[in-house]
Parts: sequence; C-alpha cells; structure tokens
Amino acid sequence: MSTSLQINPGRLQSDFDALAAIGATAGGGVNRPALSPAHLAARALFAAQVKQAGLALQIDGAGNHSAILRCPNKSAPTLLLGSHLDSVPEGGRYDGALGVLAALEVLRSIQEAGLKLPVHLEAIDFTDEEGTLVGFIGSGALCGTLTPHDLQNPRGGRQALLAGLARAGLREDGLFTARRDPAALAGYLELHIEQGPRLFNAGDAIGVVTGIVGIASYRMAFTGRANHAGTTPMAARRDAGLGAAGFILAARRLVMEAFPGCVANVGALQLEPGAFNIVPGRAELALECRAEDEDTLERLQTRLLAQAEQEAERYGLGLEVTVLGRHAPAPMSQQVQQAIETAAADLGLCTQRMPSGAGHDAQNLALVCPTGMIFVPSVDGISHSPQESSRWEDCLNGASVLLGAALHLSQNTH
Ligand code: HGY
Ligand code: MN
Ligand code: MN
Repeated sequence: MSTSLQINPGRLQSDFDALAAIGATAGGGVNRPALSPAHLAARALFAAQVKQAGLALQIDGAGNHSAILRCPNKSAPTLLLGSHLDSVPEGGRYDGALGVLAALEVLRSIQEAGLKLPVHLEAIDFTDEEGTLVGFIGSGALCGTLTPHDLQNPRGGRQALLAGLARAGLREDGLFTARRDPAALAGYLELHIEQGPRLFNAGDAIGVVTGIVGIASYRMAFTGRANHAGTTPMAARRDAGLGAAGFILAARRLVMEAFPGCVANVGALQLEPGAFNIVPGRAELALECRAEDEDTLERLQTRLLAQAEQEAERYGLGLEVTVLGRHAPAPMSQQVQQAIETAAADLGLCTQRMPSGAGHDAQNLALVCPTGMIFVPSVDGISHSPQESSRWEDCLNGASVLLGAALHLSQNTH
C-alpha cells in the first residue's frame, strides 16, 4: 500500500478552525449540544465541505451525516471512519470534531491520490454522541441498539428531544431506518482526543484503545418535607438536601475504597422549591457511573443504589430512582488495534495500549463490526471544558495514523 500518501495539514487546519468558530464560547470552547442551532450549523458546514470535496453526502433517518467515497466494486463493504460534531454544554473544540474532520480529510486524500480500494469509505458524524438528549442516538440507531423505549424518558428530557428532532427535521420512527446490515460494514475507526492525562504525561504520541467503559445513568430524587427555614427545629427537619449531600460524599467514598478504576459522578443537583428560607422538600440529582467490565458495572450500580437507600433512611427521606440509560462496556478489535499500531510504527510514532474512561460511539459499533480507536494526547488531560486542548502536531499525527490504519484495514477486510 502506498506509504507516500499523506493528509493535507493546511486543509485540515482550516476546516478545524472554521468548525471551532461555530458555537464558539469565551476561552476557546464550543457550545453545540445535539440538534441545537449551533450543532445544525456545524453539520451544514460539514455538508458544504463534503460537497466541495466532490464526495457524496448522505444523511440518514437518525440525522447521521456522511461523506462517501465509493470503490469500483458496488457490492463491497464500507469502512466507517468518524466521530461526532455535537458537544457537551460549554465543552471543548476537539472532542468529536477532530475525528469527524480527520475522517473527511482521509477520504479527500485517498480520492485525490486516485487510489482504488476494495471497500467503500465513509466519514460519519453521529447524532447525539454526548447524550444531551438521549445518548448515542446516531450510532445506536445505525447499530440497532436504540429502542423506542429509550426515547420515552431520555436523560435530556422528552420535550428537549422532541424539540431537537423537530429542529433537525427528524421523526422518531425515522430514527430506526438508519439501521445498517452488519455484513455491509468492514469496520469502524475513530480518532479522538484521550480526554485524560495518560498520553500527555507519558509523552506518547498515540493511544491504541483496548476497550471502552460501560456507563449507567440515573435520575435520583430524595424527598422530604418543605418547611420554614427559620422556625423548623434542626432535628425535626426532613431536609432532602441532606440526603443528596450525604449520597454524593458516600458515593465518592464507596468508589474510591471499593471500585478502583471506576467512577461515579453527580453532574447536576437541584433543590426544590429552591429558596433561602425554605427547607428543601426535594433534591434531584443526575448520576452517572462507569466501569470497564460488565460484572463490575453491575456491582457498582447495585452498591450505589443501596447507598442511596441508606442515605434516605438516615435522614428520614423518600427516594425515587429512574434508570435513564445504560451502555455496555466494549472491547476493541485486536485486528484494528494491530492496524493502528502498524500505521503508527510506519510513521515512527510511539504508542501505548489503553482503556477509554470516556464513552464513544465506537462502543456501539464494536457490537456489529471490527472497531478500534486512536487517541491523541489532551494537554493536562483536560476535556469537557473550554480549556480542552491538544497540540496541533499531535492532531496531525492522529489523522496520519487514521489514514494509515484505514489503508491497512481496507486491504484486510474479510
Ligand atoms: O461522556 C463521555 O464519556 C463522552 O465524552 N461522551
Ligand atoms: Mn467525544
Ligand atoms: Mn465528550
């Protein structure tokens, strides 16, 4: 396979800068929640770049946007490369964006070189990777893991989902038409920033992802009794805020003492009615927990729910728990990991194999085709923040490894 083939660094840089300007926030971040006007504007830019490159543009029933470079054999399978253009609220400009634009750049470079591969190539931007609405709408629909039940009480709320779908011109029942026949997929490769400190601290250029954590999301509410903040004796209160506070601290202690390598996070907390002079009668929190394997995730979920019950009892409170979503841990393909390492070695880049503590669309694709991820260093490991950044040289290395691995994989599809 031609090793002289290279990506076009200047073109990737100008695409990246143009995209980062969409939904840009102070401090260098972006705010492009799934199917928000800013996200739709980012998709419009991607579509324009695809057309400008003379590639076919495809938008499926789940809103996934793709550039397609077909090979001469019409019945050939498709090698998918991609990531996501949506962001978390007040997020960073590299998370997802780098992977989508690098995938597009790989297709353009191969097209310009006139290379004829035995597979079709597709650069895809998946809908709602960040779970602002549901979580993995696009890759879940494509892989067949998304169900109508997932849309009834999603973690972003049903009204926000319906508003987003309407804004994007998508229909609930249309989402499921995005499903692909796994036999039509040769594999999936995703370039992504690590979003953690390992590569940056080790001075390694490329991370070869071995597996992606499983993630469970809950909405929890501790329920007590709203009362007068001035006249209700401290010992007589049924203060819902105490249940939430006790649980947050106990969850941290539980994970740090009994679940090494796992995480639990309460990312949102709301006290109601929410006034200076009312003892809160309700405390609602958004909980996520993550583990690298199925059994540990199961045990972690059980222990956290038991802990919540304990805190509710301690403060004389009720407890409401709603499961909002669960994505299984996913091992990455050995074949794809090998292709990534070979591509990095061809470029003289040092690699390390590592798990992903972040969730990714790849954990859905791993269910239906050989899947792998390429990580590049995040400066100080910061992500999901306007301070998220990666050295541009590392981003270019990642895009070059994506090109090399795609070429390797395209020759070894079976
Ligand atoms: O939340 C995550 O782990 C990913 O960034 N979506
Ligand atoms: Mn991401
Ligand atoms: Mn993210």
